[in-house]
Amino acid sequence: MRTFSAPRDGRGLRIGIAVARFNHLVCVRLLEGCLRELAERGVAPEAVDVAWVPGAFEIPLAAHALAGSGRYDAVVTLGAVVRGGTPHFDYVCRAVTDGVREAMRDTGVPIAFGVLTTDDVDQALARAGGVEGNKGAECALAAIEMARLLGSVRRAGGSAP
Ligand code: INI
Repeated sequence: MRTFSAPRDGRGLRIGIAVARFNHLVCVRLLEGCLRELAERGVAPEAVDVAWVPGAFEIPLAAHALAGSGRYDAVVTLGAVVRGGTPHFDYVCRAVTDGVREAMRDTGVPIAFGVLTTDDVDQALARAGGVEGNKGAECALAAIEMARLLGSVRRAGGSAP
């Protein structure tokens, strides 16, 4: 049996971030949490690029472009979809979730999913540096861990999932 270890050490990694402007206050806090965690884990500031997009619906295309560029070991997506009184919420949530998964599958590059889907803005803020933590920081860790894991698997000659 082989066990692949994935230390959460960001040194030498390059990370692309796609972040939505919609619900800007929430997304800025997600981005701050993400950048802080990347820096604490040793990712160099010049190894991080940030692509702003209008809303969560546009995240998959930007994530696909970043992941497909060959410049990044992992990509992080950040956004906040807040439920309104219309089915729009469900369509945007489905589109961004499916789209990010497809971008990851198409490119083979890990893409961390940091798009909050909440009933109201307070729930989103709670998860953007509030009482429920910071999803952006969580995604930074996931991106580093997956980049390391795939590196280990590929170096060992196995095929990545
Ligand atoms: N985009 C978001 O990121 N969050 C939302 O809550 C949201 N709502 O509620 O509509 C939202 N809509 C915009 C959408 O993502 C696209 O940017 C827009 O439809 C243009 O394509």
